[in-house]
Amino acid sequence: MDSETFFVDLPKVELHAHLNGSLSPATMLQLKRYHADSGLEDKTNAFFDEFQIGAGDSRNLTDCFQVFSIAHSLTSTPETLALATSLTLQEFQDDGCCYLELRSTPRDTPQMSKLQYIETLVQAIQKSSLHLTMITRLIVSINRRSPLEEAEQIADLAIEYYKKYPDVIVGIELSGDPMAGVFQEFVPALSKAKEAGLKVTLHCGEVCNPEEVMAMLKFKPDRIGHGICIHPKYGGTEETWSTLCKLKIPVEVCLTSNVNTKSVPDYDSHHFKLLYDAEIPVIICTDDKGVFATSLSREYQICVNTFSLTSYQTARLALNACQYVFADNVRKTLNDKLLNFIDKNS
Ligand code: 6MZ
Repeated sequence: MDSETFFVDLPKVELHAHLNGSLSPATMLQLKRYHADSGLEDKTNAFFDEFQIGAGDSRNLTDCFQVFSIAHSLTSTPETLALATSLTLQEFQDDGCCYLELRSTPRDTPQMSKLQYIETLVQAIQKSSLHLTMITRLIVSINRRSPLEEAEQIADLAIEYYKKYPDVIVGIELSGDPMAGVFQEFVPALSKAKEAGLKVTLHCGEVCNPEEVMAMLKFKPDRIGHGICIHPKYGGTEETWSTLCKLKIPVEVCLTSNVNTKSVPDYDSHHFKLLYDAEIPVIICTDDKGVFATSLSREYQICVNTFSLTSYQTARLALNACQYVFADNVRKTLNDKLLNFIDKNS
């Protein structure tokens, strides 16, 4: 089996995928058609081509936060949000994903409230589960730009929906432009969700801010996203690195996202290897497969090519990821699936 096929066939676990960053060109085209057919206003014409930040693009992490509004203009009604969700889930499954934790930020639009936003996502996930073999769960996102009342409102909605649909909602997360907002101010909202039973993941160390990284690690999230500026070599401190090594909090690693946003200079100097060698659990993820023109199987392939891992070692990464999924009731099923694949293919 060639390695491209191997990584598509490998049953993979995706734990860091933002819905509106994951829209592929094909999905965006379908959403545009839906807008045209339903007579909905389409404000995306001028910006459609600007959505992708591929290899060599001159834009950086700060610029990247501008492009999400393009996707948002295509997912502002319950119908288009549901369509975007179902098409995106299908794409993850087609790429060999067996478990997906999709994340998205509930927002009010002229056609939908935050409550309707979450309700629509839950319904779309449940509907898709009738024909997909991939298991999907939802993580509710809070944007760091949100005023605190909004963050509290989202945490309350996440808790309400977690109680109503414990088989769909599994966690809460903090994301958005890392230069905006102050982590400590979101702690009450995140703690409330944590106490209610939701798992927590935080975008941590996407930019250099050792004080914030320390505060985040001390909060003991169940996972962190990116984890770039934690080692002293990458703008962290001895203390941030030793704390991560001690706590061994699993890191959702997004190779292409970090390279394309210039958060790291290139694949070779990505902090993946440091985390891997320090035996900190790493989970290969896509972040925004639409924006960064990638796929989960491609990220695995890049990992093998860059860090000289064997296919077996890489398959073990997917196997280990099963331990860190937020839906603990499916861990064994996923683990058995991965073991079975590894047995047959090694
Ligand atoms: C931080 C990110 C992100 O929630 O509307 N998002 N936050 N760092 C990143 N690295 C590149 N990529 C995406 O999806 C889009 C939202 O996800 C967050 C941003 O808040 C963005 O607006 P949803 O589905």
